[in-house]
Amino acid sequence: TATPTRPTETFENNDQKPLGHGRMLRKEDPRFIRGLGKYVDDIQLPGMLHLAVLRSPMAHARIASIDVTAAQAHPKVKAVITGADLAAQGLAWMPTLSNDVQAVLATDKVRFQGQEVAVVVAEDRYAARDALELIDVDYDPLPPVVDARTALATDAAVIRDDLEGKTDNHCFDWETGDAAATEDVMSRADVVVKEDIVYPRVHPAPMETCGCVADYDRVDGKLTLWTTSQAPHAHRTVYALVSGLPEHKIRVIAPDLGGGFGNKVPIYPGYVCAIVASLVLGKPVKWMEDRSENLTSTGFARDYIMRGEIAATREGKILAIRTNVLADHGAFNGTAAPVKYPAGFFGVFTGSYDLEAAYCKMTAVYTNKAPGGVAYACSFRITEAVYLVERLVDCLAYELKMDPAELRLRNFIRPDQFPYQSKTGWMYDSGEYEKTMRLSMELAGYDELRREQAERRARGELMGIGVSFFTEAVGAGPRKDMDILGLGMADGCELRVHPTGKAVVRLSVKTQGQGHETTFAQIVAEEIGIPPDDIEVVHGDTDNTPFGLGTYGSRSTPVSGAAAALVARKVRDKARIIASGMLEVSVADLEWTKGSFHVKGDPGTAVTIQDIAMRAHGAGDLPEGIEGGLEAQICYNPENLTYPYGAYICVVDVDPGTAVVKVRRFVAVDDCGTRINPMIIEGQVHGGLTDGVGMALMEMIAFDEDGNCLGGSLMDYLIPTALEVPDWETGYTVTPSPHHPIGAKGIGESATVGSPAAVVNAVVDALKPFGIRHADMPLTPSRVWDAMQGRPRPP
Ligand code: MCN
Ligand code: CUN
Repeated sequence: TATPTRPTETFENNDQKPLGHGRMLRKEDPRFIRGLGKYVDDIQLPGMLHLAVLRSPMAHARIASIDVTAAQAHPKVKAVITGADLAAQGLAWMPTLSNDVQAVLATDKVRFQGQEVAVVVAEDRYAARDALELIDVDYDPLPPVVDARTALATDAAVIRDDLEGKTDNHCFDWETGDAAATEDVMSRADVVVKEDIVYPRVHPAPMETCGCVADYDRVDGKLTLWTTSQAPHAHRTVYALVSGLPEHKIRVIAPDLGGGFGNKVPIYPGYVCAIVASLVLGKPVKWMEDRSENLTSTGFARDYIMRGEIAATREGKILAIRTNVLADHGAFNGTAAPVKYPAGFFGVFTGSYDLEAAYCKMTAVYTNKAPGGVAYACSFRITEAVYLVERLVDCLAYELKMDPAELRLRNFIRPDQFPYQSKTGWMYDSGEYEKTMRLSMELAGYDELRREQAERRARGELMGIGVSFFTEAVGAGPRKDMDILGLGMADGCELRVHPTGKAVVRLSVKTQGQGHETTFAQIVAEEIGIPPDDIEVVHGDTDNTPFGLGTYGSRSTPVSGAAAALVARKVRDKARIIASGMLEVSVADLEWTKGSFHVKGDPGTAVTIQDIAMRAHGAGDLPEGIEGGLEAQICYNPENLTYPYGAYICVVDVDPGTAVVKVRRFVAVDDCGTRINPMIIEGQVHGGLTDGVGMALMEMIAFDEDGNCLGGSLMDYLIPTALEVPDWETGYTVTPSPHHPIGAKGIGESATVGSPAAVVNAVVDALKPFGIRHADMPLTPSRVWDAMQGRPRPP
């Protein structure tokens, strides 16, 4: 196999007109902007039935009885399935992606509001919904555990009494770093600043909710599942293991997805029930959530209660960070993280700084809330880690009376320290942090902003400037360290060049809106010289793509992007041998100029990749030992993660009369190494920044003391619109990843990860005249107002 070489160029400026076509428009957009995308709910099959889910109105209750007779009598109902029915087949429980189990349909108890209790399969969607009302469930209420802080109290009701010998709500403990070394540094430091920082529960809320169409064909014994999945291959394997159906008799197709944001990584009970219904009834069965079902029952994000401590010298040299985290995992641990990383990659909470010591201790608990945990462009919990460290650094700046940008500049890992081994064991691959930081300050006009702020403060106006600098670790594996349910985190890629020189590239990852059909064609184009428009990208269909773990954790470019480049190089290596035969020179005498091989010193004697493709498939001799055809397949196992980073500066104005926060400006400078498509990168960044403003100012999935979800509709769960966000100002630097074949790092989550801290830092900065050092998200007008009145923070 080809070995990665250190790239020297970027896609956008390596030539006057790079073959990769830098900013090319997205190939998928003609169908999307004309409403011609094909989503799961567009699938219509002859005789298709519809499934609806009966959900628990209570957060915690024992099921005394379920009476389905009236529902079964409904003229359009074909089947009603309860947990007892599934239990009879051994299917009432399923594994989660974190080696926990989750109820498919409740048998004994309900453990969160919105939990799946029974399903109805009917001739149409309306009848299925109507019949839900006819099911009579008798619940005996139990005391709910809503606040994670009380979950381990001795008198707390035990939620997971299904687990043998379980007598409390403890989920797991986890630690990283060196406790003793950190204590030692902390005890000697001039300054230690401590802060309680909550990252509330939020929800990714993709535009398209989750759903599927399950179609079991009794004739050939094959199950086809069209489904909202970010990881079709991993899902297929789990279905095979759970159902006992042979894996080759399961085809998982993820058609166009209306956003995923991690919400489409877990396997939900609705999918399993649709499969069971199709197996039993021999008919296609569709299940499609509504918005409230999506918000109340599917993979949430965050819900970390963090106590952070940061130690430094009086001059502002950061020495150590320590944190204690209480993680709320809901009723089942449905987090999708590599098995060895129960807290995801939270271990990168040391941020972009060169520290002497760091330590984290985490306790995760069960509560009566929906399961999930890793979603919403989280980079496997790096959002929480970045928010923690970037808030702590600002708290330190506050105590030291230092400028927060200056404090960061003094503490960055220096370029000569890369590859840099962090105090919690991460190997940062490359970075030039100061350069990126200074560029963001220049674009923002940082010094001028501070001057303006001083003038406004003197007039009683509340202007804030927030800085955040983040580093992510994206691109899981390597497979030796990382697996999900035993499946190693690597990805396959297959490339076939057809006789006429057109090509098809098949991916194991699955776009949810990120534009893979464009960018993967660009990667292959750059390597093999076939224009991107002549390269078809096939993905999201297990029957037609090689195995791999899918799209999340911004891993597509770091893992599959590398696979695409290497498979193209493998094909190019074969093309070179064929070209040597065609030109009757030795392989060593050939030179590659994008799209053709020519004889060294004689550019006129050349064959194009299209000529070679025809020869590979055509009549005539091929060089000794070379088979016909022009195709290859590889499986790429990354040697390390990639470490993209960025510097963000946010400017806000807080209305002193109403406490409404207005984001006036936002400057984002990102470094994702080699940039494949700058337009798509900007799109990813714009989307992520909007997410960040949403989380910082308005989004929260809250619960009342009975465990009722208060964020069950978009009337209550506020997501930002164009009105709440400014015109984004973006910039970039390029620091290629040294181990990635084209030097690219991920970008899909960077802005979501980095921006909440910038917004909160800006608001807190605006409130400085009130002596405020920290305030918790979401910074709604009422929370900001309370902070201004000196009222205590909400729990
Ligand atoms: N890209 C590039 N140059 C780079 C890096 C990336 O041009 N150096 C391009 C890629 O080719 C790809 C896009 O940017 O088209 C994102 O690539 P990458 O960072 O590899 O992330 P993934 O493709 O793996 O996408 C996953 C990431 C995650 S985890 C979430 S969550 C999220 C996000 O993407 N969900 C999204 N962005 C989203 N964007 C949309 N529209 N919809 C979602 O659901
Ligand atoms: Cu964590 S959300 Mo994305 O990794 O699918």
